[in-house]
Amino acid sequence: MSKSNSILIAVIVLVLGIGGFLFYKKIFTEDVLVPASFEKKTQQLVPVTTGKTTATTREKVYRQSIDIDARSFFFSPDVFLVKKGEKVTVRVHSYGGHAFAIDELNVNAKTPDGEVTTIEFTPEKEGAYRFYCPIPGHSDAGMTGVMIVE
Ligand SMILES: [Cu+2]
Repeated sequence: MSKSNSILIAVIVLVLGIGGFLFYKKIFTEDVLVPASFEKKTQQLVPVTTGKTTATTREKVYRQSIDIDARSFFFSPDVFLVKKGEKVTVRVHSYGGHAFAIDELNVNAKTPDGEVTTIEFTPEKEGAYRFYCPIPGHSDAGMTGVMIVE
């Protein structure tokens, strides 16, 4: 085999390898494990440096008790921060028939139209928890949010 053929084969293998890696990365990280909307909402809580205010000087607001509107088809607010090991009380004000679920915490409550539904739970582990409306089609339409536990 000539030297130029070896180089050509090496280039082809390299291109296929990179292409395969990018394909794998797109399939398994972007589309399946981390939906873009989830990532975007999580990023809203990452402190941004603006002028002299930095992450270390900005005060964090923990919302152990929070009112959330459930509307067609979004939650407002859709990002909030709580403390690990402390009780969280979510009062969902529902405009339309919805529900509120957090799979990791076995939370799944119907939130009937026009009512305020109080949901209590205590997250014991730090992390980002996705909350959503489990009624078919609603989370795909935008009824999702993120609770950050620290
Ligand atoms: Cu809903």
